[in-house]
Amino acid sequence: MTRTIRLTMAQALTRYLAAQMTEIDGERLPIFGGVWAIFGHGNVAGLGEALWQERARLPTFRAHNEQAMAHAAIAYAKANMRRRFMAATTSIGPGATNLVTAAALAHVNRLPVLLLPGDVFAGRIPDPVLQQVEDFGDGTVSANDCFRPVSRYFDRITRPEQIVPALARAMQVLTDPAECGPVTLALCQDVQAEAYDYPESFFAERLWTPRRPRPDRDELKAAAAALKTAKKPLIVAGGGVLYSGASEELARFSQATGVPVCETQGGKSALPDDAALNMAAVGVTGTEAANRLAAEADLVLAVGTRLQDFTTGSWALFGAQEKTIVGLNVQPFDAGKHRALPLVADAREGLTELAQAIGGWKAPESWTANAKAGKAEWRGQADKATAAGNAALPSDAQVIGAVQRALGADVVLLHAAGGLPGELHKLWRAGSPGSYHAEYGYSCMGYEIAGGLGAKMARPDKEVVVMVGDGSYLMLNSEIATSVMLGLKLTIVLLDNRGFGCINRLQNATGGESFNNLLKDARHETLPEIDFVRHAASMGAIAVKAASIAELETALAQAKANSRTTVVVIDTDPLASTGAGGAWWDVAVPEVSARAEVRTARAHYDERRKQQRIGE
Ligand SMILES: Cc1ncc(C[n+]2csc(CCOP(=O)(O)OP(=O)(O)O)c2C)c(N)n1
Ligand SMILES: [Mg+2]
Repeated sequence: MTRTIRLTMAQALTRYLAAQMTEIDGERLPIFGGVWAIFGHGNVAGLGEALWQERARLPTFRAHNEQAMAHAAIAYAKANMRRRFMAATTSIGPGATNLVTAAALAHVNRLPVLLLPGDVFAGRIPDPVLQQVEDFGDGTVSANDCFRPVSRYFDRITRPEQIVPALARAMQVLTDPAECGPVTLALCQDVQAEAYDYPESFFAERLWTPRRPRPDRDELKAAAAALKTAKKPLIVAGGGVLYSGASEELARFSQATGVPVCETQGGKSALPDDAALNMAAVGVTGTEAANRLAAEADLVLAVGTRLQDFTTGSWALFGAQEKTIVGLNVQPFDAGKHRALPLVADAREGLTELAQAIGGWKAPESWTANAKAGKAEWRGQADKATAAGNAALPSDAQVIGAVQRALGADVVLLHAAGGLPGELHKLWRAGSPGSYHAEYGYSCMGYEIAGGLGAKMARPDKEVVVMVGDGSYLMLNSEIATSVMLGLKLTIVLLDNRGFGCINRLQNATGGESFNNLLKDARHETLPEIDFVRHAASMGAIAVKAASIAELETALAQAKANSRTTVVVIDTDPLASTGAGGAWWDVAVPEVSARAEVRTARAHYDERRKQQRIGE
């Protein structure tokens, strides 16, 4: 007879989560770092009681905003290279739908997170329960159906025994390198509290180790043959290199073959910035060194990248008429993009076997030398952009220079939206793998501070430095209070250019009048003068304003010694950005307009679009 234990569905769920383990550097650890929770009637009695019971093995953390707590969970998974993750639970209705943006963020970035929104009564007797969305034509619809398109696995738990297969499926998705993404289990309120006789074996400890698929023999042969004929090969390193822990293999491959490497936002820090053949950022926010090679490359070995438009310059950057893309990716969907030769495999295994398959092949020396010269030249340009100047308001690039000088490369530098991602991708000199944490798949304003919190939970040994614009800060800053409460110190550098600077610049570049982006250009009675220092201090942070780049460096040196979250605010120039480097980005300009500037921009746009590779 199966031995059983009588538990509520919520108690069984938390007990199961606590028993899932991982092993990192020989240490056995719970795979769930904890559960973020904001309670309401949809989860407090059921899941809340169960989390309390399980609190020793599965810690619960309270946040201020559901989206933010999911950001923290997602950043935790990213900073753990997807080897550990967290869950997030909410009530029904607004608490649940507040998670939807974060679900989409995890979906785009291929990051594991377990979302546990409460749901309406499966029994439906009290309908409509507070916050229930009523569909006139479909009795099975609830607000949680919003999660379907942004979940890798979605389930609604309407009977307590359903969690047995649902949690098995959830774990499979969360731990699968190819499928990995958000899992949503919508937990009906009444079912959370319902008891069932669960098999005891369901709660046995289970160890999850990363799966590393090796390349198919024929795909490997084809990829090696293509590489061996290349005259101008280039590696594009994406986030998959980091998640696979393939940095060493990548460095070895590049050194042995002389093939230069460039990095996407997700892949930056795969190699240290000072590696001789690391051309660093590629694409719209790329370095000139990388983009020059991309324009000519006859073979692109794309490793662990989604090849999003910022990487391919909206598919106008890789300009060689005759070229082959080899898509080394654990996910076939990505491996075959742009008619690539697919090489479906884990990045580490794939690089190792590809290196063996090409024997002692090397890229032509002139190509490698050309890459090195380009890098040296770019370094000069970058140093110029990041050096302190004497303008009244510093540029983002100058702030980046100061942060780097004060804090070095051995930090976790985190950012997501605004002008900063472009500047940091080009200019930040990354150190060890994982030292550069960019959420640029969804580029979600408001990820930064909450994400910093999650990254700090994952890497408590590191200084976590969050760089954020005033717009993103105002959108979602409340987890500063949580970071103070939990004793998780962040260093937050807030660049106040009084508005949505990068979108204003984009508006101007597409022929638009400055309108509705910078505060001064938005409809107003009174121009807001937001005191970010007092705002951050009110949440318990140490907060200071730096009046210059020199003051910023001093403040950051001081922040290093602080044990509490520190916010350093600096006023910046909304109009300045680094001209050097970069590639075209397809942003559709109006075909007709009363504005001459728009018509000019459209003509320019039509020209640039001719360089887009269609059907490749
Ligand atoms: C949630 C969300 N809303 C809107 C956008 C579009 N967007 C991208 S950057 C940006 C402005 C960001 O302002 P700020 O953080 O001050 O950075 P700045 O552009 O001034 O450098 C906007 C509105 C976005 N990426 N995310
Ligand atoms: Mg701004």
